[in-house]
Amino acid sequence: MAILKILEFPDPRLRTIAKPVTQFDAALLKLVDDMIETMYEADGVGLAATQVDVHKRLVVIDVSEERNAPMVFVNPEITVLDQCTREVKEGCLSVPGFYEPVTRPEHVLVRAQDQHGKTFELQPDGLLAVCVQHEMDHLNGKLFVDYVSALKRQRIRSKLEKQQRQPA
Ligand code: GNR
Ligand code: NI
Repeated sequence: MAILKILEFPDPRLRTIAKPVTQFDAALLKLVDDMIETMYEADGVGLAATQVDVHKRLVVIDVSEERNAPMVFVNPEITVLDQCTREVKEGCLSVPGFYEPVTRPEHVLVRAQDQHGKTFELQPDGLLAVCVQHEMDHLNGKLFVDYVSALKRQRIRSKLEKQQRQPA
């Protein structure tokens, strides 16, 4: 397994629209394992392939306390079930150190394939519902900072650019 490098805002590669996964092969299984390891190492609840500069429709999520229940979503699709929304403070491994409230649909249906190509459906609750939508945004080149005011986004951009010029 390997720890992958996570791209950080405002890296333009985070704006890439990911392509569907068509080959369920050994390379995909290795990428899934590496993404899970990278998510755990970074203490994230989710990771989209986009964030590790792989532009395929693949997401890993683990919302468990024990960090021992990874879920894999290949080619995910989300259907919004009703008009209910909820505001939750979000963070992102690609926007380190910043947390802002984002309003999203509360009730969604997720249809995806697992790493072997088998289709499944899920009606997520709570943090999982938020996380699936946050990760789906990554696959479409979108970040949670796109939902905050332009002023806040510019401040976040400036601070991260400064940090990136002065590496740890
Ligand atoms: O680790 C993460 N926490 C989180 C908290 C609230 C809403 C969304 C997230 S996802 C984030 C990991 C990440 O950046 N995934 O793309
Ligand atoms: Ni993120």
